[in-house]
Amino acid sequence: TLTAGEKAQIVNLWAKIAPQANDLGAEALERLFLSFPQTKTYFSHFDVSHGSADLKAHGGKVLNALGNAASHLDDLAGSLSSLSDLHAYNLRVDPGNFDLLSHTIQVVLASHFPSEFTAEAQAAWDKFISEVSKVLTSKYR
Ligand code: ZNH
Repeated sequence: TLTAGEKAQIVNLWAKIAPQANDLGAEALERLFLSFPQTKTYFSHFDVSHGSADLKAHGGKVLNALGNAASHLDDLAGSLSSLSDLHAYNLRVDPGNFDLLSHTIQVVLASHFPSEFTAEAQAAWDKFISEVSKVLTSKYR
């Protein structure tokens, strides 16, 4: 579980991310697909070229889901329940991919928010995305 200090790190940085969620999310996906090409297999129906509308729309959905989670830090399991069903029963994304996406999101945050993304903020965000990922992969069997 997240400490009060970690929760503050998440809520504070989310406020900076929110206005640029589509662009930052698109960059996280672009980095995911370039560094870990096997992750593209889930997105064969997407235009994954730099700056594409698909990348922006999906990147925005992913980051806004994190933003929504950031406002329900005391009930991540409940607030992410339907997204958890989707990933476990419909999408069947290999759970190992969640760590890869977490990594590329953190690279994006580090490069866009160099002064805000301190070591402490990174540790909090790493833990937060890991908790979200745990919920999204909790219904696999
Ligand atoms: Zn996911 C979808 C979120 C991870 C793959 N996703 C999705 C969505 C969201 C999300 C919000 C939308 C839904 C609806 O529409 O309803 N994810 C998310 C998050 C995360 C994730 C938050 C973490 C953190 N995913 C992931 C991974 C992968 C994925 C790792 C792989 C690689 N997803 C996916 C897919 C989809 C999704 C494939 C579908 C897309 C379309 O549109 O088609």
